[in-house]
Amino acid sequence: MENTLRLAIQKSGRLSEDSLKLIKECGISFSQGIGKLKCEAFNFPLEFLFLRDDDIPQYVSSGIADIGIVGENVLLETGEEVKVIQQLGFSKCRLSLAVANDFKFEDIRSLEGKNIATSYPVILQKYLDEKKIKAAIHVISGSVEIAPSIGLAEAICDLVSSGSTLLSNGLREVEVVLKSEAVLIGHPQMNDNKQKTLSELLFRIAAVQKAKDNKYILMNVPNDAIDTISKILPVMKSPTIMPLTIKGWSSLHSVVKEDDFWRIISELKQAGAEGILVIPIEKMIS
Ligand code: PRT
Ligand code: ZN
Repeated sequence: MENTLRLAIQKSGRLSEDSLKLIKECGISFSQGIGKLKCEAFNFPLEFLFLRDDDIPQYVSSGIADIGIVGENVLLETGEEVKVIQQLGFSKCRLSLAVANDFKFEDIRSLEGKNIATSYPVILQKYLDEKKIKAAIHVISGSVEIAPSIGLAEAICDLVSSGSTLLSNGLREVEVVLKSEAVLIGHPQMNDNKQKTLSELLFRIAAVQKAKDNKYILMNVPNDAIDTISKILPVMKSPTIMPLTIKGWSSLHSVVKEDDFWRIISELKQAGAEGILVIPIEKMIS
């Protein structure tokens, strides 16, 4: 079909679960089937290609896939020409330089003339060039964190999320080279029909993401505190007020940003709000 979009996602790994979850939250259903490399959605013009994450940028830049979900780290390393359509907010990590705990590191110049092991030679070389540091880059594809202990390199440049891998290998993070998260990428040219499908998909993704950032909040308030409490709430529009059967009290409903919630909760209580309930929102359309 002319309007069917081909989406490349990681077959199995750290990006897979969240990528599929996002698609499902967009109301798109499909049956992946064990070991299958391709499948079609039942209720949306979308076809899936399940690939290794390293191959996703190339599939999208060549147009075999129209869109893909991949980590920014992989995208920048491959250097493929694709459009970054949207940050997706999951698989957050950083590509960092780390050294052995007993290595004397003052600043990046401490790595001049040293050996650095990494699976990200392109990003690392660019970073070192910017900092005007000359170091020998040793490319290894896995278990980069053991390089210092086996004498292969004084430093490593690898992905870090919790930091526990570095810690358990006696390493310490010294510089963040890149912050990364999953992004939706797209082929630079798409026909109008595919573009329409993409717009619909992006509309759904925005509704899912906005809902995650916001919470529905309900509380009982004395009528004479409605004005004060309404002013505390950073709402899109004015809150909904409904009378309670107890005289002089109302139920106030609104939407608050998750980030704002903990900041305003004590203000709400102080202003007389009681029985505060906070409920997740499934979709939010503005
Ligand atoms: O088989 P395929 O090639 O598809 O997968 P892969 O093994 O190359 O990648 P995968 O599934 O491990 O990671 C996919 C993407 O997830 C990466 O490209 C990143 O964008 C993102 N991501 C997020 C991470 C991490 N967090 C992460 N912590 N990728 C890898 N790690 C590794 C890191 O390399 C190190 O070994 O986890 C370890 C560090 O984790 P902490 O928590 O101990 O700091
Ligand atoms: Zn990979």
